[in-house]
Amino acid sequence: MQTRTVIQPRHALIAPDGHVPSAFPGWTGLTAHVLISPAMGAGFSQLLLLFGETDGMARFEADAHEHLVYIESGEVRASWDGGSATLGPGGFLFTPPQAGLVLLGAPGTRLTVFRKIYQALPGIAPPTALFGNAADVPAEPFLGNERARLKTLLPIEPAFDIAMNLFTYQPGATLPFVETHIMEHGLLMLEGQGVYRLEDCYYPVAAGDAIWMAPYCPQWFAAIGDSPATYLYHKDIHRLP
Ligand code: UGY
Ligand code: MN
Repeated sequence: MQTRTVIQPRHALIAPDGHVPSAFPGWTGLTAHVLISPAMGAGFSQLLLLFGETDGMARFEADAHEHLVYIESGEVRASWDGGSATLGPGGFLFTPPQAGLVLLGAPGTRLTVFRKIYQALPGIAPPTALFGNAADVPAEPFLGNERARLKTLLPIEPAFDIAMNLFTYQPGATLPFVETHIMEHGLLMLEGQGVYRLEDCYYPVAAGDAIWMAPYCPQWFAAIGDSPATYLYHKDIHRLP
């Protein structure tokens, strides 16, 4: 038997062929895959939630974690201490620490949650919850390349210690150089295919694959095939080591 999944000390590629769900108390009507977590050495967790044939519910306690949610398909009613929102495909949500989060998903909903302990900045209050839709966010050329475009979903403000972006490459477009940086990434391929370089390894990747890049993991991507490749990813920002 074979799998495309690779777990290394400083990076991981998690292909759908190896997914095994986790069960969490109080969660109903959904399948939860913890694709990336501190158990593999990451500084965050990345969960894929697949809602089934009935309405389902996932809940996160009000604690030190902030949460980022991105809806691939379906519909979610999200509520947290102080607010609520209904999110459809392309919808995204940030909730700050101590807010808690309940996700009520319609049948067939598919979404990703990034979950990380918020790093406070002395003298600056954590951001308040924020939501929107990727369709309303401009896709900016990446370092001048019109064929590789980035949507920055969250405000780039000091109170945020996290960013969530969508990166779309036309076939043949690439990251312009092999990045090596302190920021950590969790990534989900949303559409298309390509080749991801992680450290010294080159992996074929396609929609549905998740990737963990530890701090300083050299990384590069090239889109291949007949259609654009898009990935969702998060990174930690704005905090001194
Ligand atoms: O924001 C980033 O660091 C991004 N360019 N990295 C990546 O796509 N692997
Ligand atoms: Mn990067």
